[in-house]
Amino acid sequence: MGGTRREGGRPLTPDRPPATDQALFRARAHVRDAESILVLTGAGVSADSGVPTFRGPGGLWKQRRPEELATPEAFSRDPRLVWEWYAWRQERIRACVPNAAHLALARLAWGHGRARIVTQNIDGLHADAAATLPVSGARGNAMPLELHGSIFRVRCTSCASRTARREPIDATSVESLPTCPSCGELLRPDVVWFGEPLEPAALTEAFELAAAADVCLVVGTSAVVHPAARLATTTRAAGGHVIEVNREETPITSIASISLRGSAVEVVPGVVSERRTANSE
Ligand code: BJW
Ligand code: ZN
Repeated sequence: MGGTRREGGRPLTPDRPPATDQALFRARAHVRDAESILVLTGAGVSADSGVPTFRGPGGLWKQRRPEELATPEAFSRDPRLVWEWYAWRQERIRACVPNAAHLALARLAWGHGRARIVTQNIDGLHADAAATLPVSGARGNAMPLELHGSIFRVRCTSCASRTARREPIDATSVESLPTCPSCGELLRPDVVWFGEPLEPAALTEAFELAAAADVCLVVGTSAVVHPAARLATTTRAAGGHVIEVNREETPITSIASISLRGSAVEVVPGVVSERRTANSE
């Protein structure tokens, strides 16, 4: 009646690993055995590095939701305000470094010829993690596909000019905002806002990877923003496993073979780190 099952007087249940450990072992086995892995990440993977998420605590900036700021309409209405938000975020991100989850994922993609990281994040921390790997390996494979652009690039609102830019932005007045060296028009962050199309080549590659993946490992995304959220559904529909790492339930939880609750730094290294890699053999 709810008591511990016994055999020969020895309690059985205390010897069994807790459900979370079993789930971790299963997840690790899926990753170890997979021929092809797509890692989809969101803001939660960088939360442990100190980058604020969008929809959790600290996601509001000056009482505004991301949906109010991350749109072309918001930028047309008040470019200074939108630039002020990005300048504030740039400053925070500049002080952040890749965490144990970024590093473990970079090593997975470096060592595993067919693992790729597809990120919704614009913070560049996956690329920073890839830069810590030995140059001799397939470091290029550890470079992420950045679906929503980069906070450290700008592009012109008028011509095709697009450049890297790490220097601080002065958003104290409209006059101080950065302008295009080619045509003089206003520059904007090179990111994808709501209602804007994602870069077609990156999107096509991401969906091809998702359809071919044995495992889609989804880390730290609320999975409410499309089309990125459909990558996991694509893997599932093609017969692959979805493994989710998140502090909370998300719309992906219902299609996941395994859901691991916890922070990315606590969980991800244990899921991906123990595989023997092509580059380490
Ligand atoms: C932890 C943790 C820890 C915390 N460890 N976990 C289908 C259905 C409905 C709507 C649409 C649809 N298709 C398209 C749309 C419209 C729209 C959309 O998705 N809207 C929904 C919100 C309703 N999508 C678009 O508009 C997209 N464009 C498009 O579809 O274009 C079509 C088109 C074609 C042709 C011509 C024209 C148009 C574009 C979407 C762009 C999103 N952009 C942003 C801003 C990027 C720049 C910037 O950063 O400023 O991207 S919005 C924001 O959300 C950002 C993020 O990348 C994205 C996702 O957020 P993410 O990463 O999931 O973060 P959070 O905060 O939401 O979640 C964090 C998670 O981590 C939580 O779950 C926590 O629990 C967890 N967590 N700490 C592990 N330590
Ligand atoms: Zn220009």
